[in-house]
Amino acid sequence: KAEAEAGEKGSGVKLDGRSVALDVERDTWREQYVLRDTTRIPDEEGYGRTLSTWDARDRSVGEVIGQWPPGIQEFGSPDLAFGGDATEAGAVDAHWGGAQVFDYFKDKHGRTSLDGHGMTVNSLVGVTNGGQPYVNAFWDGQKMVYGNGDAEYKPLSAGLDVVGHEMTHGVVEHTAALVYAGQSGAMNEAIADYFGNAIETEAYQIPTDDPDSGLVGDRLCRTKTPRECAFRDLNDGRNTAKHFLGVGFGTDNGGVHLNSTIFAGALWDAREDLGATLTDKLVYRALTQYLTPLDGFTEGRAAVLAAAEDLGVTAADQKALQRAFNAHGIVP
Ligand code: ASN
Ligand code: ZN
Repeated sequence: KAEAEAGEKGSGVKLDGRSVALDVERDTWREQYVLRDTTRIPDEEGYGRTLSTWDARDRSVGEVIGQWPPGIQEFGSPDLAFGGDATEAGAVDAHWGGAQVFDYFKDKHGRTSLDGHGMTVNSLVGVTNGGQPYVNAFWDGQKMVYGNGDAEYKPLSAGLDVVGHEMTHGVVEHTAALVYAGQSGAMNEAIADYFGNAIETEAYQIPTDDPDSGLVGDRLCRTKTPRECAFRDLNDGRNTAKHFLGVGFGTDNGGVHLNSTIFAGALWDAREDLGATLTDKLVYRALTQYLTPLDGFTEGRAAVLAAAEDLGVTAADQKALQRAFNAHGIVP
């Protein structure tokens, strides 16, 4: 009988020093092992490559955004143990993190990849800003791109919340397709932060009520404390609708990252009150069944409450949900 491509079990060292298992393959042409995972989708479905992590060191953001840079290859290693360069570039973290996020959506929500149909998850690591440090990461509509970091920030894939955030943008694009501007854009950001942090707290078993659980990018810090260098905090109580920043569309697409914690803060409070499992289901159902591209925070609240009704949550939980939105100034 024909031998199915089963993949190889490799290992890697993350930027935090932890060793993790990695699904890799032997590339016989290059005579190397490469960060290519073909194990996560059954063969019968006709998909091979589930996740590939690409060496884009020294490529500039302008060369990779919205296009496939010529000549890049999947990150390689002479043996099954990925360390050294693969660690330093954030390739191990991106490949491991990508698999964590893939498994989260598959296991918790029955979703196969970002599009729900097994699309390959491609991650480019080591990207620079014209040869300079690049402290950002993004979903470009087709793939994840991770910057190389700088003196304070590790390569951005070192944050599982960041990996979860960018991959969730892919899920949002294939579901509610929230327009990336103004309130719908802030909600797109909020949902990316919500799932990014949810996935990180699950993977590292951080208690829901941990005061640092809402920090975004907290694992990237090299010298500062997590709270000092994190990009955002979903538990920031000042982020209510009355703090909504109406800014021009030229500024952060109308403040998508400035206003996101208003909505994400409500979701994160709900997660503390209703528990992780239920709240994740509600947010996922709201995203996939109710939200539409131009929705704002009020519609977002209604979507989560409708999902709660569908799933038959208790009256007490309904009340707790309403309280969470009210506390952030998101009222019907
Ligand atoms: N890290 C940012 C994000 O994913 C990049 C951006 O502004 N699109 O939201
Ligand atoms: Zn984002």
